[in-house]
Amino acid sequence: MTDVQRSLVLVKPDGVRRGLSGEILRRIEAKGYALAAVELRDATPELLAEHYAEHEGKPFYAPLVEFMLSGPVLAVVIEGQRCIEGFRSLAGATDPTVAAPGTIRGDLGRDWGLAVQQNLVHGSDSEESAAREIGIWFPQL
Ligand code: IDP
Ligand code: MG
Repeated sequence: MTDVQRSLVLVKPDGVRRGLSGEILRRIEAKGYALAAVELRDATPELLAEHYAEHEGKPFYAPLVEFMLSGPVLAVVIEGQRCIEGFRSLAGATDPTVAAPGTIRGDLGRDWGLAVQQNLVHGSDSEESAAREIGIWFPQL
């Protein structure tokens, strides 16, 4: 439990487009997590198929991939004790309309009436997915 963890965070295309990358990094750093890698990237269909493998076949999968290809994403590896759980807490609930105020999605996100939930950020949800996702986005780490 006291082990330092790493987690993969993505500022999704809506966050980058709206100029919120700095605000999101600010919240991560203000919480006390370190930035181990930060890179502005264009996702590819292949990379997203790996990243979102668990969602393949769901109704929101195709629009989600299309959204994630709609502009650059900021790929980030954060580091700190329990940062996987901690970032999920900073991010807030998946649906930005009901995400608690004080969270990234609750303060900065909303429903834009589009088919996919544009909710600004991704964060790994377990040690296993963090290792898998960091391997996909930053194979050199
Ligand atoms: P999470 O990002 O909070 O972990 P997941 O269930 O892993 O949520 O879903 C991955 C992403 O797929 C979400 O962040 C959101 O962008 C999108 N998504 C999830 N559920 C829905 C939905 O019901 N409609 C549209 N998009 C969704
Ligand atoms: Mg998820």
